[in-house]
Amino acid sequence: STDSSDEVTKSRLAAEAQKKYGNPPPTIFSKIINKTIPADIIYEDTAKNKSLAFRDVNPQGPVHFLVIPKTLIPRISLVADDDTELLGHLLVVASKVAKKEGLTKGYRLVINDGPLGAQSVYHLHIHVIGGRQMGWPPG
Ligand code: D5M
Repeated sequence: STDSSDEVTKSRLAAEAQKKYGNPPPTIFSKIINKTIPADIIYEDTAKNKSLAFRDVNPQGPVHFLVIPKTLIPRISLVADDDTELLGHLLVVASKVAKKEGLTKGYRLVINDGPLGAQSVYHLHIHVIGGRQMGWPPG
């Protein structure tokens, strides 16, 4: 599907990423955002078109989904003051979708950054993992 609003969204996202972070290479998550590869999408911010949540292909618990900004922020260590509202929005989405997923007794949020953080996809994402007892410290 490539109606004009899809194209407008695509160019807006590309322009935002370009302006702020240089020219980060798109990841597989851009294809999920563009719907060119399938994903089990459980939330999409239809009001402002800023975020998406979908199930992780390699779940680390009975419930494991990712919350991502549609704009390509490569990693949490690169965010700036003007990302404050977007980052807050992502946390609110994580909380609301966790509730919708029935995680009433708690869950874990994780953001991996860079090599030592074991980040594998360089498009910022919040992991939401639940449905089992978590341990501490994390691995
Ligand atoms: O986590 C990256 C996460 O992204 C990892 O848990 C697998 C998940 N992943 C990778 N490709 C896909 C697709 N196509 N759909 C859903 N989930 C995916 P990181 O924090 O970067 O290590």
